[in-house]
Amino acid sequence: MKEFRGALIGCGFFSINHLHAWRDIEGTSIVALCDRDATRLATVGDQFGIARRYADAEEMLAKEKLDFVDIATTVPSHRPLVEAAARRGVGVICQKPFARSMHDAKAMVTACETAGVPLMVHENFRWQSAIQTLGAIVGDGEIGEPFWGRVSFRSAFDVFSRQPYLATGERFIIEDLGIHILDIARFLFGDVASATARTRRVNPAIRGEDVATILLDHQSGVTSVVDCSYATRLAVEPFPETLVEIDGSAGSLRLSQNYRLVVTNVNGARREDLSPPILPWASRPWHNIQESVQAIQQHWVDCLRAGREPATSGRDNLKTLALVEAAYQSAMARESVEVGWQ
Ligand code: NAD
Ligand code: 89V
Repeated sequence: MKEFRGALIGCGFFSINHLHAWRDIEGTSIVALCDRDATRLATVGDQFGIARRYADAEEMLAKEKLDFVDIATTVPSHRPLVEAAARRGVGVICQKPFARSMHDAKAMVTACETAGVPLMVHENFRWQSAIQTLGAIVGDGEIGEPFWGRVSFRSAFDVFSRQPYLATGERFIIEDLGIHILDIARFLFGDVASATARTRRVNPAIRGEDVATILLDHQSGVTSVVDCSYATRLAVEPFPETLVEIDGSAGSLRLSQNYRLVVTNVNGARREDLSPPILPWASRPWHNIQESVQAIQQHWVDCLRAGREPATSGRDNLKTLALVEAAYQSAMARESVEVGWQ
């Protein structure tokens, strides 16, 4: 079995999850690390015992023999790093949000296609096991043909202490978190024709919007509501659970807090606990996200081995990014917006 050689770029907060997951994935090694911050590079290199370290990604790409890079930097660096890897013929995983604009996203997809290298966006929320189970229930027809859905993420968790950049951007919840929830809506109900959105900023200490409500018209005929908030204080803090409701022609499903699933159809109501496993390196409340990191990285390796395009490829992600753009446009214009990604 071929052993894939990867390198990770960006040794910040979230990269620790990537590196733990890579350690447990067979047939892959992270052979080098890159960060322009020397302290982070040293700390993470020591923690994971990775000796080959670079401050500059171009230098690393020139000196290392790699099958792929795993880019875990924030969005401003994504395009130059993806294009640098493509120029060297190296496959790319890039964290979300893939790009700030459709223009940059398309340029990265084209660069990788032209170079003939695979490109996956680390859009991991749909890879949570509970969400995959919902996809399978819908696909198996247990509730018939879906006609309505709600995908919801409401919380008052302090995300700013670990990710301070989230408080300073002009855009916040749709670009950072809503992007995952919109991707789940696409995963469950298919691509979207038009979107109508309303946003608000409730927390005066941040710059962007922290509440968004988005109505989606899916090409399948499903109407869905995607709603996100970081301004919602609840009796039991649900972070980072995504709650889902789906009504179908033959039944319904509800995924409620604490991963409780109820599927109802002509046979009655079936209840299931969809709590994710807590991986040996994981910690609450992040364990469902950590599990999805492991799942998406395993998917990347499976696709590399089989020569298949990942489900969350760069090309696929254009459709999720187009939803983000449409939501911001709609909120600004206060009208419904056609969703275009071609
Ligand atoms: P961070 O700021 O903690 O870490 C980013 C690191 O990248 C920093 O150490 C920085 O020095 C380094 N860096 C930036 N540009 C670089 C370059 N050109 N070359 C080398 N190093 C460079 O950020 P974070 O919180 O770890 O987030 C990273 C990305 O992960 C963001 O895009 C964020 O949206 C995403 N994220 C995803 C999830 C998820 O569930 N998918 C969760 C958290 C964060
Ligand atoms: O996905 C993200 O980048 C994170 C979190 C999961 C907390 O929303 O901001």
